[in-house]
Amino acid sequence: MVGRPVDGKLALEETHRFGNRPVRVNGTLHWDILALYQGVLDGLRAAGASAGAPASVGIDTWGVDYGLLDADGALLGNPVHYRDARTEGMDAEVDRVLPAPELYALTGLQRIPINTLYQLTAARHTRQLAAARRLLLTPDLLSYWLTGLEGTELTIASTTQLIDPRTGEWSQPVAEALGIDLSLFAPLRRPGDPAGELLPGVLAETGLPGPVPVTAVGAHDTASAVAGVPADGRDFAYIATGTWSLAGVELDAPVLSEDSRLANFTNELGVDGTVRYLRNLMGLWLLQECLRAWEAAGAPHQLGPLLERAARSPGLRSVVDAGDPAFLPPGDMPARIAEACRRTGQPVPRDPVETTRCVLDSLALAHRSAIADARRLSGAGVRTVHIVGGGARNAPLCQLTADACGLPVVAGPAEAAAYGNVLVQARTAGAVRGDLPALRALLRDSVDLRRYEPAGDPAAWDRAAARVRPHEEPAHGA
Ligand code: LFR
Repeated sequence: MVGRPVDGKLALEETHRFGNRPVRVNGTLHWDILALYQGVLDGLRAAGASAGAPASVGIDTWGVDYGLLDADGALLGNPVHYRDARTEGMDAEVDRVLPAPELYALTGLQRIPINTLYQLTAARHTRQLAAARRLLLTPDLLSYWLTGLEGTELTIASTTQLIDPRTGEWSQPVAEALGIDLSLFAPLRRPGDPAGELLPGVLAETGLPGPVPVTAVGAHDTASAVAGVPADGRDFAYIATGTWSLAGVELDAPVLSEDSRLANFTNELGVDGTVRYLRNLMGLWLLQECLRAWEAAGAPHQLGPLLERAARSPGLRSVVDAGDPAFLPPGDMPARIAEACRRTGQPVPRDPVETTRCVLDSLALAHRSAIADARRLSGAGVRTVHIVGGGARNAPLCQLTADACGLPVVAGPAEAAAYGNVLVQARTAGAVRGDLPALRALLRDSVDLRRYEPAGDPAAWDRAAARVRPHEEPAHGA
């Protein structure tokens, strides 16, 4: 994505897009990291061809995953995907040395099996980890290949469960208790910090004339997406929707209370010292996996028509718990949804339209409880819900979320992460000025937004909420 100032606004252009296909090798699910890096190089080449040499480059990716480097800086094996089964049971291992209440008080992170801490616990006896001299989280690994410089960007570091959100520094007590060597991590840097320049080899490969500076951004995609929420004022909640739904509020300080732990809220770090207080929900992954399953069964469906028909079909017939880690691994999603409906004594969806309706209602319901809990636990005021990310294009989901929350929803931009990423770079490069509210004001002037007013019967959502497992207990086997 290329961002450019045009008539005092920020224009964003998509110059290249590439797939991200995980690969299962000998039973382990991996990221195809070299294919992703090749996609980055192709993207830089396309960006240069369209807009000339960029004033800055910044990278954000999903959280928690990492590559290990040996003493020569070579990658030790393909990074493992957070949806791989290796983290099963690791929460219990961690509990044994660091009880969940203590771990939460130190890190404020949601108990969810994907966290880097659980991945490192799963890997603790491997020779690969023993041979490693450096651990680079995904955006930092890509950045290292582009610049030759190692760093750990703070927002992505905050997804490891090894950062103390009060100080923004590594948590020594957690690392010590779990035997994790913090010298594996490169020094921390913050969104907006300079992060080197594209290497001569990268310039040659991409045809860009140097020098091209690289800037640390909110390297966690959700941090960039929250920076890219076009909110006016502070009384808002956000839902960053895509593969995941990340639903919560922006705070100045973490909430580390026992109630917050029991409600399974996370305190990840955001741009400009903010805290992203949110709950991870399974998001549109539920639907993506259904579409994959139907296609594999020889009965493919197009998303558009399916959503239209689902929007017209009867609502709140059955709902599932969109926070349930049972939906985390890849596999037959329609069957898992049917099983969850059966288990909770609700009608089992009979066809793809009913299954899609069940997913939409379930997500709206999960958005509703996440935002209600975020308000209750943090005291934040919420007058508007912003939906950003791919789900902002999903009109039925936006309307149902407005209905379920009983609040107006403002949808867009779908590319919030790219906007948040580019705004932070633009500020470092001196092209824009100001704090987060000022960056958001510029964003509001630059994008088209769609507003959904709440409708329907709020009590129907209360009754539906009672049918799924309530979120009071930590979702992952506590
Ligand atoms: C969204 C996201 C979430 C994170 C999950 C796994 O893309 O980054 O914030 O919890 O992916 O990394």
